[in-house]
Amino acid sequence: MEEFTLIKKNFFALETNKYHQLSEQQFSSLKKKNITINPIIREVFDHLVQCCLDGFNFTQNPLSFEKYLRFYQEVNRLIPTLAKKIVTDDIYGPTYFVGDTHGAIHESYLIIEFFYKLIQKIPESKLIFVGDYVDRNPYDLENLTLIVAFSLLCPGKVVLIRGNHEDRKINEHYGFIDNLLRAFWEKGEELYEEIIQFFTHLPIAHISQIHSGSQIARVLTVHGGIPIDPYHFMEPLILSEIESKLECDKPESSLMDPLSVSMLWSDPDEMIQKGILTGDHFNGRLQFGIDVFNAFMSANNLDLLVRGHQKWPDGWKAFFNSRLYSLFSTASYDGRIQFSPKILKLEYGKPPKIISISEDGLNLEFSEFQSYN
Ligand SMILES: [Mn+2]
Repeated sequence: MEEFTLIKKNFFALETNKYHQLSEQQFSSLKKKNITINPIIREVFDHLVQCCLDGFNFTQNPLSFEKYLRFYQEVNRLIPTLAKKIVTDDIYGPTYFVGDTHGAIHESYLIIEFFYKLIQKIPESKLIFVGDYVDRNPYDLENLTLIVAFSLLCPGKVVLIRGNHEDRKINEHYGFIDNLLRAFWEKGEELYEEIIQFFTHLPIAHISQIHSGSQIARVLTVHGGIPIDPYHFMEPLILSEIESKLECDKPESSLMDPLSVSMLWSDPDEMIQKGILTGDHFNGRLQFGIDVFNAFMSANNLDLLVRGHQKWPDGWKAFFNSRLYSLFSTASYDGRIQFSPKILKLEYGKPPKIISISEDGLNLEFSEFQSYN
């Protein structure tokens, strides 16, 4: 058993001292500012991985407040250099999308382990998280930290965008701040200030340009929905034109512009034949139907949209003639196992593939790449 653990422990042999996986652009940006990455990122990652290997036991040997604080201070030193509101990536390998994780560190760990194995075989692979890392489950700090650490240890391969739960008001009500206070008493507030600063630097949207030869498929990832101006909803907005106007770098969505709010909060609705629906207390959240969706997609030259934000018993649902995929990637929610979590794989020229987040499901997916060396 010990030997197995040791092998598993060495599993994530990330070469973090070399940072060879940084994209050219990221590397030159860090180099210009004379920034090197502090070993705390690696230390925290290894500690959390070990807790996962010890049966997802985070209480016996928890990371200290000081470690977490230094971790997020380091993250906030690095991230602003790389921050963008909408990120566009050219991708030449299989691309995996993860829906809301909401503290489900068991699922996140399985995905990370799978993806780490995959990039040894296919370094061009990409992993994209659609936001909502915290709230609704007890180990949300651990879940967020594991994902953030992994993304920094594999820069250029893992993308995190912001969800509506990366928000101060929401975290006051749905568990994250309570969990921090329970773990660290009043020092939890100091840690939260570092974390919320990180949230404000997360991109609100990601465009995957998935290549095959001279062909490109363009896939938009947002947490909620498309940006919509409710007073001119039939005039599709162009992402490159609105990017500079987005105020998504605020600590809560009540301080953001309505377009950012609609990208974080809105939902697709198959029942709407024409236009949009807004609630009584409209503040940018709305439901959009197929005509508004199609107009936006063609105006932005997009083939597919991937989002999270809503929970589905099967972990996913397709909308609008399968041009929109809605993912949910946590099994437990508000303390109960309720869902069958899924991720989505996209590859140019192949149909979208839904994969179960379980050891069996991910091993089966990995076996597809056995023939690669
Ligand atoms: Mn959400």
